[in-house]
Amino acid sequence: MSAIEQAKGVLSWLNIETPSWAYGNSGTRFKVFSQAGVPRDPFEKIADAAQVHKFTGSAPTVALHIPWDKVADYKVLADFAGEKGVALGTINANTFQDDDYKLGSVCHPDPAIRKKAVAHLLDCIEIMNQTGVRDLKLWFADGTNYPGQDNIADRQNRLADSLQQTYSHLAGDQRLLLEYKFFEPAFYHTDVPDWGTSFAHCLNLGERAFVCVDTGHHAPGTNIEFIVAVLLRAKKLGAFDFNSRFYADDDLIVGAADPFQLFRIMHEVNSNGGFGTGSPVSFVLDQCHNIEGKIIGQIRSIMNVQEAVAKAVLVDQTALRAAQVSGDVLEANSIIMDAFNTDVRPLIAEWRIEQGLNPDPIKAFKASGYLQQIEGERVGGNQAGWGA
Ligand code: LRH
Ligand code: MN
Repeated sequence: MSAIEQAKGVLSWLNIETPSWAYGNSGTRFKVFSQAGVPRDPFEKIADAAQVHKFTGSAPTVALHIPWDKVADYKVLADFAGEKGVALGTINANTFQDDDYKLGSVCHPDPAIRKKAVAHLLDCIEIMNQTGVRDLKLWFADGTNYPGQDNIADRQNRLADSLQQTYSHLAGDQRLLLEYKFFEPAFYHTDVPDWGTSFAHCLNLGERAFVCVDTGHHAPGTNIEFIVAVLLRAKKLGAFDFNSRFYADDDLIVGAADPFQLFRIMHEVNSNGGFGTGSPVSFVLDQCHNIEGKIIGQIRSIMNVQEAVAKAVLVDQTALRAAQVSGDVLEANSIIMDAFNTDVRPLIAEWRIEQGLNPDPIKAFKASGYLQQIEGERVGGNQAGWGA
């Protein structure tokens, strides 16, 4: 099979889940800007996500965040998604927006607060039971702001116990994804700050527990693709939360800040069996479109991931391996750079046409009139947001 056919094969396999919260209003502590036509409820968020799938062919599932996407009947929401041509995806728990969680949730000194937090995680598993969703994603804001505020080891014990209680309720093909983040909102220590801490807890839990790598959650200068290679080798990489950043957890469009880093990450995914049937890795966007169009922002994000993936699959692995084994440093690097510097946009446009899609998804979406339609229809009501 030629490299181009291989790339098209991976593009056809690739599903990039979009996050419901990317379609709502978002911002910073300074300002959350509203936009005309923003969804008012999870149904309208899913309708917008379905547009991204309609024009890219690569976004068939939508991640939910509870309680931001709380509905009376999740089966009804799942059926609605089906009518729109998509499906419900990863269930994201939220133990970071309740006054009770000021000093933490699953790591809180007070067992009653920990009990409340675990109860929420079990409620999320119940939603998975009702909808057939496989993945529960856990990101904890838990941490401290001042040295001495709490005992770090005690908090790890509380975390391990809370995770074990949650893990014991998983069934069927259900998985638990533990996401790490080196700081914010905690500014002294975070209880799950890095891949090593998440990895250790996942190993301790068992085969249903995997690490989630959010590309915006590392200290500047971190070699994220190294982490990806190590976790894939250990068969413990369960998911990505894709976005990009110039400084902190900016949650910008993936590949916007550093397309070369995204390519290097995808090269490690490709080199370690992360693409194709049987891969345990789910690809999810976790972004906020604070000032730009949200649906077009998601379409652009899918296109950036497709470009990085296609370039990675074009790496001449045989020549690369030969150069690596023979210690030909510059030859090995040039093979990587050749792939990165390949303009894959014509290849992807051709693949879209072969899929019955418009080669330019953004132009096609703009021409569809959907934006004008929702701006006209969605008047009144409360626009969705983080509710922070
Ligand atoms: C935390 C995070 C996490 C989500 C939230 C929306 O920064 O990356 O994945 O719960 O963003
Ligand atoms: Mn994330």
